[in-house]
Amino acid sequence: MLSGGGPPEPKLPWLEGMSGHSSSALRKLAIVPAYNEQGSIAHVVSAINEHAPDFDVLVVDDGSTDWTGTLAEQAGATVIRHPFNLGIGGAMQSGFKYALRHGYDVAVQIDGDGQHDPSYLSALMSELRDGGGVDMVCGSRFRENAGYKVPLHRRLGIAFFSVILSMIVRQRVTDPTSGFRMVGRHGIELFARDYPHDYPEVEALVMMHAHRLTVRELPVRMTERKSGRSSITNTLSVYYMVKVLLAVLVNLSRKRPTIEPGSPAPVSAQRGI
Ligand SMILES: Nc1nc2c(ncn2[C@@H]2O[C@H](COP(=O)(O)OP(=O)(O)OP(=O)(O)O)[C@@H](O)[C@H]2O)c(=O)[nH]1
Ligand SMILES: [Mg+2]
Repeated sequence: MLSGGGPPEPKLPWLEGMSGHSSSALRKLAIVPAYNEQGSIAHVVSAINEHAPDFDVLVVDDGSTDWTGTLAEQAGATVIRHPFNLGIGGAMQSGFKYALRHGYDVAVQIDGDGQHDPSYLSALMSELRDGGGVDMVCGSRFRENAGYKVPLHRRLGIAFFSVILSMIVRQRVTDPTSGFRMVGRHGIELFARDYPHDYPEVEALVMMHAHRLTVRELPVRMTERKSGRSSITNTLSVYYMVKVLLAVLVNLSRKRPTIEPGSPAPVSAQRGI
């Protein structure tokens, strides 16, 4: 059958979809992974509602043994409860699955410990919508002042992965472990199907690259945890570096999907990236 009579295929169908809508017409979801965050979760939900009322709030209670889920519900969030702890990657994948199933156009991760300031959501949104085909916008603590003192062992790990990742994706990555990230529909589709489990942030960036999806950083300030405990202790940060490095190397040696920019389906049917 001859083609040519109809309108030309848009080069970036997802972006065309975005720019055709005003930001308010897009359906936006804030995914809040939370594990035993009863000290901060209500504040986080209220702050999102206050600073970004156009975002629906989904708290993924990752098998907490405290009042996290109940307090999130009381603060007005929709809550998914894992029957047991799956880890941050599992919590985020549940959020992306929810976003896909409910037809959201945009999803952003906001940590339940209060480190991510929701007043940045409109800036992240503008970058995603007006950035010329950007699929993910990452809030970076290191483009400008971090806003709090990042412990030395953590800084070294971040610097290490910045160098490795910048080489792999062939663009400068300053904050590869930032969880403060916003994705559009392509990112939602990809991560609903496959999201790294343990310490997922670095691997998720490699996945974006392998699927020809574009990532941009935006400077943000973050704050210290409001309460509760960090998952990354000194010993764990060494484990983190070894584990993530191995995972990245294994991923690189896998067969790549053949997805070109503008392809309507960014998600490969193959396993891995
Ligand atoms: N620790 C931990 N956090 C989880 C888990 N599942 C979901 N989360 C949430 O994931 C978010 C990020 O976890 P954090 O432990 O704060 O990791 P981080 O932000 O990289 O580390 P800090 O900068 O030290 O806070 C928090 O909102 C957690 O509540 C889990 O199994 N363990
Ligand atoms: Mg945190």
